[in-house]
Amino acid sequence: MNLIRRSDLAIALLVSSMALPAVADTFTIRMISEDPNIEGDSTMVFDPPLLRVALGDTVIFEPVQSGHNTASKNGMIPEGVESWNSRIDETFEITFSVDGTYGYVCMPHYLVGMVGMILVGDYSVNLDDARAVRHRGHAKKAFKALFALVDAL
Ligand SMILES: [Cu+2]
Repeated sequence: MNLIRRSDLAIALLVSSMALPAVADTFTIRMISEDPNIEGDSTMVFDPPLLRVALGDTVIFEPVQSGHNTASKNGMIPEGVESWNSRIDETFEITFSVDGTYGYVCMPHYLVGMVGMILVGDYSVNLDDARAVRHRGHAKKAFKALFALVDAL
């Protein structure tokens, strides 16, 4: 009995040490027109609107309802990183290989405040630059709320 337990432990340790170096997670951000299960403002939202991930992690934008896309916002992604602009209703995937703050919008619903932010690793790199970007309509209020959440981390 003792022997079996020991070998089980040995295998468990081996597996966990092998898995450790290359762990990368995948997260999903839902693109929503309306979801009564979300607390507060549930109309035209990314869910979750603020996401913190590690370098090497992948984010999948999932169009739960139609009419949405995801596009990086000019000035709100780290320098040298390629911008993105997905097709409407497309499931879109990004793997992050550069630390920083990533602000993005839904092009059709930017003015009603459908925006979001992803923090990758040491997100402070371009946080001030991202915060300095000016916005129109309800995007202004929405980004302000997101930066308040970031400041509270
Ligand atoms: Cu939208």
